[in-house]
Amino acid sequence: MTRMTLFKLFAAMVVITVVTSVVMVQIDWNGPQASAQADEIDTLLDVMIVISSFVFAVVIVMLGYAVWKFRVKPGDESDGKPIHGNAKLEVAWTVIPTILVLFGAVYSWIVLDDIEAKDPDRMQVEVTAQQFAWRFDYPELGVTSNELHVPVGRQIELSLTSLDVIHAFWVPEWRIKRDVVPAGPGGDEIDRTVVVTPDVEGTYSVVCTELCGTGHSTMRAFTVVEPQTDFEAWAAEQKAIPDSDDVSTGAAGGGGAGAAENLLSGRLE
Ligand SMILES: [Cu+2]
Repeated sequence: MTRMTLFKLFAAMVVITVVTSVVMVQIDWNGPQASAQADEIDTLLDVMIVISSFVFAVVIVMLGYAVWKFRVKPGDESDGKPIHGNAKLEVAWTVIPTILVLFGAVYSWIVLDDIEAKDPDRMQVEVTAQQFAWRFDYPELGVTSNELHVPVGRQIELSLTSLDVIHAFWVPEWRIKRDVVPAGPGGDEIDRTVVVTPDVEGTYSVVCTELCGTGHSTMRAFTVVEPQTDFEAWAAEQKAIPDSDDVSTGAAGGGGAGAAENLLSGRLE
């Protein structure tokens, strides 16, 4: 392969990387952002898209070149040449992916460290999941609810527990997703907390993202991000946290699809 061919192949890789990246990064993959953590996560995704586009370009260009360059000529019935090893090529295809993967690992580590940094002023919320509903307890305020109300701009620390099977907590606009695992043998070794700082007022959905049974698709709750004064007024109206943890989420008040599903599954049992 001449230097000129190598240069042309490299140029083709750069062009495909740029075109693919520009198209893919335009797409709003994750939807609107509504937390202080969201932007960093979306930027990380964009960087990963660019790296993936480069890998895609290298594969496509080399594949295309091989198909064109080494195609069989008319009338050629012979076998291919027996070739063995190419040190330069092998070093290249080991070193380049290693650098890319290490870069991805270090960058992701930095982002994770940053979005998981705990604010001393954070508010505690205990989240209890069960088939097929959510309950939110505020130990500092002594109240409970089936809706997750939070003051805008303040970090909240969610402690997640399940009363039955594995669920998962997700608010798409916050970009935060964490498994909700039942307590029990080994269960206590799992990190059950996640922090998030909602920074855009509005009503969003808490979605269960772990297939947890027949009512999984209805396992949703509202989350309301509101000014501090509205949050305090709301908290004053809520019920006290029940004594026992096995109080049904559906029976604790509220409503919505989760509670309805709960009644339905109770009737079928
Ligand atoms: Cu679930």
